[in-house]
Amino acid sequence: MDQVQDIISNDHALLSKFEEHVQAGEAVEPRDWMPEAYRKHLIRQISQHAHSEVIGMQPEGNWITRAPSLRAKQILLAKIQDEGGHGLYLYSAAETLGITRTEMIEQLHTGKAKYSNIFNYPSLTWADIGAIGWLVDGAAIVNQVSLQRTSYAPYSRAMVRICKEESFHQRQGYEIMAKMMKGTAEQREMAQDAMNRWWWPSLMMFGPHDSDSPHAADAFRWKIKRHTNDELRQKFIDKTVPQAELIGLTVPDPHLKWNDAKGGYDHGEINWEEFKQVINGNGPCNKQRLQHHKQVHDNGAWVREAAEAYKARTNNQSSN
Ligand code: FAQ
Repeated sequence: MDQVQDIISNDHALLSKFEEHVQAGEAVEPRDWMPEAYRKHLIRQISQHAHSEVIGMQPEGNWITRAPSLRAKQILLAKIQDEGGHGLYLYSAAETLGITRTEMIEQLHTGKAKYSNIFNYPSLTWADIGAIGWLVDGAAIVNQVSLQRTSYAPYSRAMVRICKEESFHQRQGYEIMAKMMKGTAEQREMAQDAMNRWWWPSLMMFGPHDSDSPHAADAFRWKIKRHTNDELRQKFIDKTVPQAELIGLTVPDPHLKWNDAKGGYDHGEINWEEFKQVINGNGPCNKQRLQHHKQVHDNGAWVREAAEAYKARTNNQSSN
């Protein structure tokens, strides 16, 4: 019994020390002691972030063969490749918390792990590629700039690198939209239609309102998050609306209005029922996205086996 008591008071002491450490703004490294709930929280968030990057390659991948010029094709290819790279940094960051890549992929395939709502919508026209770069990457940047100062050091380091690349992504998307808005009436209509379809799902990317965010309390206590979902959403709206106006796009929100007192835009309510449906597997493309990921993963089994065999062989040679 004394031994159990010792373990409990030792854990309390460790927890207090840990919380003092993060509250002082210090980083947590993989070998540092951390509460089990902190570790699980991060595995959930980082793995879902990684899955989002990789699944997010699909809607844009749909347009590689149909890009309107060689320049556009090269840019799109580079961008999609970057997203794959972001997935790899993030899977590696999550692995430092004691979960394997295989386990994370299994959680994705069985529906236990989520990925961003946004990638369950179809990319119907070339303007959607502009809207994804401008709005989706734009939303991702706002969130990820804040995450650069997250308490878990491997996640924070991954974010610094990712943010540099995302700002190029956002600009290439905006360039597509600006170009289309200077084009024919049909092209302008196409750009506006993409804006109408991607605006609201982009706002949903920031997650539920703060009052409905079950993970918020722990995220702030442990400085995993530095800004709330609503704060970041507001920042994104305030930054994006003037960009839309500059190129002649209309934001599809009749309630959008500048509010002098708060120094930001008031906006209409998000359709949270749609959000709930999409994140729980019932969006327009959920089944297609997961099925494609599973198929590609199965087709790549031989690559993983070959890499494992090569690793075993080089390990053997170096120990001889
Ligand atoms: N989609 O309590 P909270 C990108 C879930 S990367 C789906 O507020 P939290 C780059 C949430 O998981 C985009 N599910 O949760 C790119 C939780 O469910 P759970 C990805 C969502 O974690 C561009 C429940 O709702 N970025 O776009 C979403 O504190 C173009 C309760 O929510 C990141 O992942 C959602 N939008 O806050 C790539 C950023 N929102 O897990 C390719 C890192 C919430 O209990 C092409 N993540 N849920 O089953 C975060 O900052 C946070 O995880 C939030 C959610 C803000 C997403």
